[in-house]
Amino acid sequence: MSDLYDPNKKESDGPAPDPTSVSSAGGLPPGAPPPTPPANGAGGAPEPGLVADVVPNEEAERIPSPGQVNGTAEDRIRIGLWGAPRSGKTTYLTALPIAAMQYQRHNEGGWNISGMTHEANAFLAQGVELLTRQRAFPPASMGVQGMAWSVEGPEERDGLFRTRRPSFVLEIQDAAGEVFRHDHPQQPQLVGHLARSHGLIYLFDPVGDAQESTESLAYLDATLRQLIAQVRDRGELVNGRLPHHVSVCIAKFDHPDVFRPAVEAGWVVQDTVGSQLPRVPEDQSEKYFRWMCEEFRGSNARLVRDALYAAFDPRRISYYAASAVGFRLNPQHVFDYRDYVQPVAVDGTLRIRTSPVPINVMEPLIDLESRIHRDRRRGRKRR
Ligand SMILES: Nc1nc2c(ncn2[C@@H]2O[C@H](COP(=O)(O)OP(=O)(O)OP(=O)(O)O)[C@@H](O)[C@H]2O)c(=O)[nH]1
Ligand SMILES: [Mg+2]
Repeated sequence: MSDLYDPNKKESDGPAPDPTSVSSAGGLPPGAPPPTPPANGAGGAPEPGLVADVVPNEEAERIPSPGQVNGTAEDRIRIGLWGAPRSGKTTYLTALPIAAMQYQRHNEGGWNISGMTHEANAFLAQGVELLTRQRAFPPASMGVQGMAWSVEGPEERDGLFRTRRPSFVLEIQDAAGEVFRHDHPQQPQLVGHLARSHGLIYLFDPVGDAQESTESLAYLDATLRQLIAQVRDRGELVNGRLPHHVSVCIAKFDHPDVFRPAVEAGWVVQDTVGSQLPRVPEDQSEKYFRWMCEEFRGSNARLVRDALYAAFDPRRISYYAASAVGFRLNPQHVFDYRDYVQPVAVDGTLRIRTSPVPINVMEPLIDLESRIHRDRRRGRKRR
């Protein structure tokens, strides 16, 4: 199995190109200039003078192997990002570097995310600019965009006596939600990527689920079936289930149509220090998801829950009440239940009112990596 996989490339197109490059600058957040060549001129045609200027007997240098560029296979983690159209996948990715920067506010040590390529770095930088300065959301995605980021974390305990510093290359793909539909031409490629992934981040959007065109089940069921078939054919099902670790994010926690009912149903507690942010306690988040599917949404959302439980080992699924943009905070940076709605329409465009404080955006990723790392250390079959 090749680790080099580009979700944009047809399987029959010959060798896959470097997965660390994004498919096109068109997938970058709005306002993004097209990628410029590196300052040293790499990538452009060599200057004629340089070509002739060859030193005799000098040892020729070969192109770097993927291992040199991207770290070893063991350092690399492929994550599939899954969710219906408009469920918030691209906004989640755009908020990740902000969440990484803010992580040390509430935890020991910080995280750093940087791109493995010029384009991947541009995506990160322009995403931060978009959310924090332009205070706008990214545009709807087109097709499938793959990218690779280097992720470095703080030292943490690793077993009883050991410590480790998480450091890995995250390969992630951002697909337009439509691609998860059974009749989309790019769906088979996407399923291939999901099958090769070590972990999945699944965004369940309670707001979009209420609308027929973006109902979650239609974008989960068919892709899940094909994923199971593909993994089964590779002989990699574990006790009849998919072997992936999954982080289920119940998205748009800040949205009043989600937040208010959650508060009224008693799922939410509020911090007493700092920005006094509301949250669903970690040990309640699975029950919150069940409530969201069973009581808040309805019969098709209940099938989403059933499908996830049947396809994956429930011990490998964790749940997060998440928001990419967080709540609007008052001038003292404190949450105010009278006025917490973050996106507002300005001239027909949604704008974010205060600089985002993402909620449960880093956590699903960090937890996935630590579960995958634990499996690898225990010597389970490498996926
Ligand atoms: N309130 C709130 N709205 C959000 C959040 N994240 C995304 N949205 C809204 O959801 C819309 C869609 O977000 P995207 O990130 O583009 O969703 P997507 O899943 O990438 O959509 P496609 O690429 O079209 O499949 C945004 O334009 C916002 O209106 C969030 O954290 N809170
Ligand atoms: Mg998108």
